[in-house]
Amino acid sequence: MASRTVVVAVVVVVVVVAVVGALFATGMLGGGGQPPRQGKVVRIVSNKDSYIPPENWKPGDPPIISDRYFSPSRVTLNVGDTVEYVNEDTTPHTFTTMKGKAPASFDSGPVEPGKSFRYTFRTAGEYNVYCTLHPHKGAVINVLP
Ligand SMILES: [Cu+2]
Repeated sequence: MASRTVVVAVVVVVVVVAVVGALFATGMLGGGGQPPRQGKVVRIVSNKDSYIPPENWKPGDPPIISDRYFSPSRVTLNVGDTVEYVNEDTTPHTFTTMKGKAPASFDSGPVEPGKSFRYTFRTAGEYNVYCTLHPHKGAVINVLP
């Protein structure tokens, strides 16, 4: 009977769509592996006048991890999270990983006053960041898996 064939065909289509949809939803289909986690956005601000070095700082000293320069200067987040670095100062600053002190590197280049830079962390580990224009400014970002 023709109508019975149509009903069977519709049921088969509905079941196939449901199974494929479930596989996509659980990440078993669709490019292999799970899609990148959508993380939160954490703001780190360069404070006003944060380019002024402390009196006892000498070029070549390690960066000073202080909320006076990057606020907050210590951050813990997860893979997939994003840092939005905001320059609220009156002079350009960079947000740059220190060579050999970060599991992955990035460099914002000069971020002008009022501008921002975003970086999404895909590798876990401890990131030491600083400003290449004012290398007394430092921050430590811990990225958990
Ligand atoms: Cu700077």
